[in-house]
Amino acid sequence: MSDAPPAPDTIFALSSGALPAAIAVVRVSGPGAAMALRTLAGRCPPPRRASVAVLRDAAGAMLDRALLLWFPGPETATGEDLAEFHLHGGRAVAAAVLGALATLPGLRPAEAGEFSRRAFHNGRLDLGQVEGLADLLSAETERQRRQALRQAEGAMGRLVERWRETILALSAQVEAALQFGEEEDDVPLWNAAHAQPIAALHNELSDLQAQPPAERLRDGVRVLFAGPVNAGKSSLFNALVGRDAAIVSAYAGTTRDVIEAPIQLGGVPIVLIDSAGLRDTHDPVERIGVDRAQRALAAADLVLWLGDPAERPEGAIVVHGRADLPDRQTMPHGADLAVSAETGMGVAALRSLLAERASEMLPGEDQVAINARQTMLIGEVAAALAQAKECDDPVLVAVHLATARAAVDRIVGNAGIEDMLDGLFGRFCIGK
Ligand SMILES: Nc1nc2c(ncn2[C@@H]2O[C@H](COP(=O)(O)OP(=O)(O)OP(=O)(O)O)[C@@H](O)[C@H]2O)c(=O)[nH]1
Ligand SMILES: [Mg+2]
Repeated sequence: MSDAPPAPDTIFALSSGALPAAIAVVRVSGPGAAMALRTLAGRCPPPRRASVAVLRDAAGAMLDRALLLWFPGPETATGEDLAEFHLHGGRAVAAAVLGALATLPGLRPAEAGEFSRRAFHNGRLDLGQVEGLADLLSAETERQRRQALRQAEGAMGRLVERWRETILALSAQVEAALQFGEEEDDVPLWNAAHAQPIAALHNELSDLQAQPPAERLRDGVRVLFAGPVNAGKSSLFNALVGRDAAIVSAYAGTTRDVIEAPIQLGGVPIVLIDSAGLRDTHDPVERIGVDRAQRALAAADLVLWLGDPAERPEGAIVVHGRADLPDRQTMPHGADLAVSAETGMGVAALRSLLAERASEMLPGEDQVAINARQTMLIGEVAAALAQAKECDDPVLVAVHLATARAAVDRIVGNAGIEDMLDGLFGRFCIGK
């Protein structure tokens, strides 16, 4: 009962960036890729060798003179036959070639992320690599780029491979204890010594779970300006953002909305957040602003507190603002630094302190960053290992190890993840 699956469509798209540009790269992936080359260029060039050819439409009119590449599957980026046309990068040139491809039987335009999706389904990329690739496409800072590249190069897959091997070896030992235990009394059964490597792996996974999440690196460390009204929060926010993003006025209670602005400091991605000054108020609109500020306070990764040091939220950096004013010349006890948005005094010091503290809240530079999905599965593995190491009965140990192995496989594998795949590949552009 094994009908071969229907041959997939052949997909094509402009895989390079916005036009006009020096060159435009059109990729074609699927069983019709060779036919597309033969139809447009008159021949299929030798594999993996660049060659130049004139492209013509069905009527024989010249479309462009292009560089051709032909990669027969399955050893290709998508795991399928793959063709590339490197065109002159004008809009009309690309449109004409894409139009000609669309007329070929079995060919259709690709959807966002569809090339990568095929690569994943054909085993050319594991899930960790796809997630890394998505992050790489959206990386804006140096720190994000390095971590995304590490993921795209398969760092998570290698980690998972080691865990899988360890668990498999342990399973083999338990199986041996089970089999020989029945037959020979003098072969040692499963005992406490065997549980030691389980405990070691459990510890490693628990440490990883405690690491800062990969999402914080991807989305930026959320830094909130908080404190009483008129403390100079919005002025300092503007100074760090480098433009008048928030309204500043001498009126107490100016800011009501939560305003966000992404910046980067020394390669560290940060989202600066300004909000209403905290006070009891009868103004119904300001009241809403204060509620929002309080929620932002609870959700922030780091708080810059422009109020009384005695009232600092836990872990906040206390900033003594408006330090140029005559009555604010002395820094109060407990403040971390004095700044003036007016004169710029202390702003550079605030930037470097912020970069330093935010950097500490990101996944380590030499560590593999773990995202929420991976953390959840690592938690499942750790929980199964925790149960396994507490068991004396090798039958139960075997069961828990099997549970652990199944969760490990889901970290980079493809069991039951169609929904998350839709979300993930949706982050890619068309042509990727
Ligand atoms: N001299 C001096 N004045 C400042 C400084 N920073 C802000 N101010 C003034 O203080 C007043 C309040 O500034 P904002 O930045 O609006 O203060 P805020 O904390 O955002 O106030 P709310 O949004 O009402 O909570 C304005 O008149 C600013 O011009 C500073 O560093 N030096
Ligand atoms: Mg304000």
